[in-house]
Amino acid sequence: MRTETEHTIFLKDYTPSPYRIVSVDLDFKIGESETRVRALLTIEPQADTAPGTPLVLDGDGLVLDSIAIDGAPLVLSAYAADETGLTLIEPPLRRFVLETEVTLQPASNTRLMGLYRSGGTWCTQCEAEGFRRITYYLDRPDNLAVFKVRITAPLAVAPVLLSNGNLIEQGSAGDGLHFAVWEDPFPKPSYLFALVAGDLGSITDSFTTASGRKVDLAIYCSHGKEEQCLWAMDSLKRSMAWDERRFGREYDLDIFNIVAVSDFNFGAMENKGLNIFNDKLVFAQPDSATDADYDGIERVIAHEYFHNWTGNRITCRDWFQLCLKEGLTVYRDQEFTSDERSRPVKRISDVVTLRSAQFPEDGGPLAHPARPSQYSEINNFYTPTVYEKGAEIVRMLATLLGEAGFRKGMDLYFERHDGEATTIEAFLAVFAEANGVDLEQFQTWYLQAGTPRLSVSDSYDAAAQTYTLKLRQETLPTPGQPTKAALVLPIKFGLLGPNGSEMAWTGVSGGTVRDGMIVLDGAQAEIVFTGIPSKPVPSLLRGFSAPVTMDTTLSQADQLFLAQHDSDPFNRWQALQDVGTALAVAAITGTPWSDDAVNALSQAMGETLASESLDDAFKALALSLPAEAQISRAIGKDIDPDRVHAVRSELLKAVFAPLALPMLNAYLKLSSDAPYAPDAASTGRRALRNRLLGLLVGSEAAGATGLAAQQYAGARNMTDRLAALSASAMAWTGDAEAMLADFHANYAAANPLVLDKWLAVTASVPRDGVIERIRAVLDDPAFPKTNPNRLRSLVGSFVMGNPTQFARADGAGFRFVTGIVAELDRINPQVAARLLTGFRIWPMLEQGRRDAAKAALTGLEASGSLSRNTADILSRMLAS
Ligand code: B3K
Ligand code: ZN
Repeated sequence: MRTETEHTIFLKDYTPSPYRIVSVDLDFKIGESETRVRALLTIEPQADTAPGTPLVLDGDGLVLDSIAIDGAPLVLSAYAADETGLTLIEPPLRRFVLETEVTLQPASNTRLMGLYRSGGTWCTQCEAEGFRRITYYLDRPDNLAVFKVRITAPLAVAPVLLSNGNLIEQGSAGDGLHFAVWEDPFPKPSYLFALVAGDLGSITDSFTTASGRKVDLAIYCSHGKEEQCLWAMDSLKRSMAWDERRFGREYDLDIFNIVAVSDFNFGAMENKGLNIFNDKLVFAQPDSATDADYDGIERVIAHEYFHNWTGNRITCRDWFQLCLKEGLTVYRDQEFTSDERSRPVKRISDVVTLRSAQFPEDGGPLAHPARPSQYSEINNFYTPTVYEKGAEIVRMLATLLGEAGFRKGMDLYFERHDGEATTIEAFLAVFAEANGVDLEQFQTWYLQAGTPRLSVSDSYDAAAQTYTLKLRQETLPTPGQPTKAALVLPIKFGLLGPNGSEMAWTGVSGGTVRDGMIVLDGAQAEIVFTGIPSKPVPSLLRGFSAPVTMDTTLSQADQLFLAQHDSDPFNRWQALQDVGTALAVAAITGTPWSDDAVNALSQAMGETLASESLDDAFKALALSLPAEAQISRAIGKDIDPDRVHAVRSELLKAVFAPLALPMLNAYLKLSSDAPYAPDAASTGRRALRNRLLGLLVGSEAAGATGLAAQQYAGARNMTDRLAALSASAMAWTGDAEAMLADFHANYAAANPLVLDKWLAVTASVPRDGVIERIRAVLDDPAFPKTNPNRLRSLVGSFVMGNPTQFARADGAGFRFVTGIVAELDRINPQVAARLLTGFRIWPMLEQGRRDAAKAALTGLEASGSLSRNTADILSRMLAS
């Protein structure tokens, strides 16, 4: 395998740069075919820099047009420029100004890093290392500089010119050109630089901060989409108010701009004062966006906004610290949604995401610590581990310290590190100091990969009236980490008495029990509760207080008791999931379920549906069986996805067919003529109704397919229409084919974001023939292979959401995907590498499929030159 360059960067090698860039003056001359960039960098040596120390600036594919220091052109022997950068052999040992000029071709930049064009608009993406594709620079997050940016462009094609900070000047530049000058007073790393130039529409609004400062807000988009930005604007204002209320953080500039673009490698980017968004996370209107889309927009608008304090004002010293900003900011956006909507429903959804995205990563060939100690391609580390597990670690910290203690730590973090590029160690240190605690062992959460397994067993001594919980934790080896240390696990819990109420105890020994939690910090503990009058049912890991896999010895009856009585809604949901998982796993591994066991689960589901006290959104989550991937993970090895699919489908029928009538009645009762609204109650109502439709279709209830067709045809919003389409397509009802065709013609053809939904459903159908369908879409010359949204909807949905077809026994799914990855790698390495991560399940499959996956991966390896992104994923995938 040939890669662009073989290189590994190690955390232990971190050293500050011998020079620093303190201010940046950029001049962009944007033309139709090329853009000229002139950079004036004011540079200083560090106090201890020795004379003759070269200055190495990063550059990626740049061609140097001219170079000067303090206005004097450099002789050829004074510097060296190549594909990876520019070296000044012996720069002055005093403050000086380096001037460089380069020419860029944004229109042919299909990697979508640096300056590129999306639908005619010029825009940038710099995180992690895109700024070096714009100009030569110290493109590392610990160099903070103030930026002034002048943009000149043709007025006709780019009337809107934006960059970070405040607009200080604008006007005509003659010859049909105009210019704007932006200045950002806050020193920032280069990854937060942004520029946008284009012909855009906008909506505007304002927000007055708690201290009375007025901030002008604007969202820019392609003309005609302005109305669709209102929900994003609403979400932004609520985010700004929340960060003031909850963390005492105000916005700091007078302007906050957001721009929506159609070609974007991921969700959005938190550039200072100028967030750039994938348009799917901005545009919302009821007939094209679903409730999930509204939710995603609210969440990501909040996330990027919250980065202003956690990420921008306090940034990362180096990219190993990525989860310093990402884990913390995900935690903050999760808390925002919890406060705005339903906390338990949010927690359950987040845990579902964690288990479906992060646990497989943590238990497979791509496992890495939340703070890795080495990487070869940093863009491959924007992972569920850094984001979602990173957020879980912050959540545990908040659980261990309590809300007030956590806030004290956050306040100190802002006070002490504002304006700095810092580390995980510094982050933990403020919490330790503010609370007078030792977080040495806690830090292991950041350093150690793998999901701990928590095993619990219990016993009751009636004579002594004691109840004993035995807890044991173990983390299996992960690539590069053969041995594991014990972690600090906050295990929130309660003991339920016979009538379902909480039992108190008179004494406890054998471990740390405080504030409603057990804190397990050794490999094992045996905790004895005294004064317990009868054997309790333990409710453990309430609210999923630690990101672990828990094995319990609870009987099905105890689980169902929890499902009915636990005061913790998360564990009520979890108990139903556990019962479903246990039945499916037993059946797959050779122990068919008994009628009694299934009937008991069915009855519990019926009671959940009928409950007057549970809300609709919770019921929608509870009335479900664990996903196929979740069942496979519980089995752990030699997986046959066809068998998992078949058994789960059978179990679904067995559990929900007896509930057909109550489900139908509830479905009918939930129908509503009210106009679409994205509030929590309306969303919950639709979620439950659509869940019931899915269950009715999936359990083959009489008339269910017709009901789906009826809902599809009569739907008054995209949420209901897509739910009906998806239920029909997944079960491949007699109407599915015609419905897909109708959806394509009447909804998808005119709106790329709706087309994505059609692509995703098409690629997720668990039936033979899906590969041919995807191939046909890809082979259509009109299909834009440069657009990440289209590719992720089509190929990503297949890889991540269609286990029976992706992991086909004949290997056709694997070969299909490696073929696509090889092709896309030449267009956009980040997208290609991300698709390849879907192979992470391969070591868990049964032998035949394992061999087929390995053959496809080896074939990719032999296929020729791969980008560093794809080569890195591939080599780790094959090392397992
Ligand atoms: N910080 C960006 C992600 C950048 C990804 C670079 N490969 C968005 C976010 O997490 O908020
Ligand atoms: Zn982020």
